[in-house]
Amino acid sequence: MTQAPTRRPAAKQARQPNQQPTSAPESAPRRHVGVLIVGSGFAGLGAAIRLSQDGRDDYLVVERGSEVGGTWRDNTYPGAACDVPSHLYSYSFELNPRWSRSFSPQSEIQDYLRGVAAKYNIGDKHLFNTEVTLARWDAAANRWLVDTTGGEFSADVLVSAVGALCEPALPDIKGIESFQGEVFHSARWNHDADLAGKRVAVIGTGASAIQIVPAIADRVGHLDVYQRTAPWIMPRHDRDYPRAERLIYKYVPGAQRLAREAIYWGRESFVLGFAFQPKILLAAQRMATKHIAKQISDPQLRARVTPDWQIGCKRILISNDWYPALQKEHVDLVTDGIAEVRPNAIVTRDGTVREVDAIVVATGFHVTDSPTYELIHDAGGRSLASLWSVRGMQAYKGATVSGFPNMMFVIGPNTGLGHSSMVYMAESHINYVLSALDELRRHGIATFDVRDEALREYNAGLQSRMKQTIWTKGGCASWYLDAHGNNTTLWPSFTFTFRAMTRRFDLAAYRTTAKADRADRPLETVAEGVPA
Ligand code: N01
Repeated sequence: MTQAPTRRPAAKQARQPNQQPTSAPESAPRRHVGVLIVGSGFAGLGAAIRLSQDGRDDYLVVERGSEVGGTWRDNTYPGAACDVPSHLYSYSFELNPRWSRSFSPQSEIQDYLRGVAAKYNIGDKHLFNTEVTLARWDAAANRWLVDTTGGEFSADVLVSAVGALCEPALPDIKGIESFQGEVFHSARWNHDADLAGKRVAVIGTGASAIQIVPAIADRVGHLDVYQRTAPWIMPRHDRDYPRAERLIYKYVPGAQRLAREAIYWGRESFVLGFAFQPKILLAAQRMATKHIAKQISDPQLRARVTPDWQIGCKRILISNDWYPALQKEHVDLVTDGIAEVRPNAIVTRDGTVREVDAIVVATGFHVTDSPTYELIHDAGGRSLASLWSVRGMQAYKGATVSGFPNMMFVIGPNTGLGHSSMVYMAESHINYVLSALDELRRHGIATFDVRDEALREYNAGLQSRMKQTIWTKGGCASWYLDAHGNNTTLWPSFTFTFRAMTRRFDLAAYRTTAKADRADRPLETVAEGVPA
């Protein structure tokens, strides 16, 4: 049976205990909140906690899934684990001394997020199983009107925390819809599908596939791995944290923070190669080449798994069991492109027909063309998707877009990383959101809209820096680049510069209007941030 892998109707998600009802009566009036957060992954959950800590209770989180966790809730595929050490891949305000190993498995990260949500007691601030269907700016009322599957809302400020890796991308392969066996995306793993003894195909060799293949190889009858582009893979230096070490993290003041700092600065040093001097990465490429040589003896297979682009151009993957899995007797690496899918087989361009019972599509996500951007409309009804289809994804400091007042992203365009923790970037953006809310309150501001010239200048600087990065110069095609060839996804510098840049909301970059009760004040005075 074919399973639709892209979007799940929110209403079909299982309800968790203590969750709020998800559908409002047809006639229910629009509920107003100060801040509406969309999404409760690391970014949205973190924003919610910080708002609560700040004493701002006038907010609500709408989340299409049945619980917190975002991508860590959705990616339950076998072998799913983080490739950034958990001491760093966690909130700065909630270190976890109980991590079992350096690169935590998905279930442990999801448990951590559940635990954090419970500890900060913000469950009643969430509406789960609630999917946004439209968000439009009402210029007359100075607020966002947000329609969801769980009722209609209005908000002074809209915070989009949906993340970049939330909408699975399906491969556009002829005939795939006619396949009669199980077919599902890595991020929508069908746990009811029994793969034991079956002939299985995995399409893709990215970060997800290289975790899935070794995890299922011994379970299936036969495995075909379809590689379009070989990835660079480094050894995975993973280890268990013994009990004694965990006790040190728990009881010795500063020990875990020190470990976190060491990981942070070690990772930050990669930026020199990624963003400033790509030649530095050649040393890493030599290590990855040695990794291939050490794990594969067959020269032909070595050649087929060796990328023809420079390391770092796409995400550097880490695995100790990927190459061994490819060499198992019943596993075939297929590098001839896929021509079509038939009801029971995959046919490659050389005409070979390989029969399969199930297909796993590990083909990544809609990042630069996320359907979520179609749901956000400016006052004139123009969607963010339509604006960005012309000029590419752009947001001032990754957070705000001209023409979409009072809306902020937490980890928006050009905030992604290839080397370190996205939680750090999310926390930086949360600082920016909180600082913005402070400024609005302090100056009696009703609306803020980033000045077009500020956004243009910011983006021009960013794209100019992008020219010298490995992502531009490394000779690969990747999801980092949009249809215009611009890198609109990654942050091209150190993360501490991003942290510094987002520490304070820079009112001068915004056009603002005053609240009605402050309307006697000249707007530009407000805009320049002169204290009242
Ligand atoms: O997706 P990907 P992913 N026919 O886009 C191939 C994060 N992540 O889910 O390289 C055949 O990287 C495509 O081929 P090519 C992390 O940020 C983190 O694996 O485009 N093949 C590629 O091999 C990561 O970057 C962790 O030529 C097709 C693969 O599918 C991001 O998620 C773990 C195809 C897609 O790779 C996405 O990773 C997992 C087609 N039509 C993921 N279309 C951590 O550990 C695409 N491909 C934190």
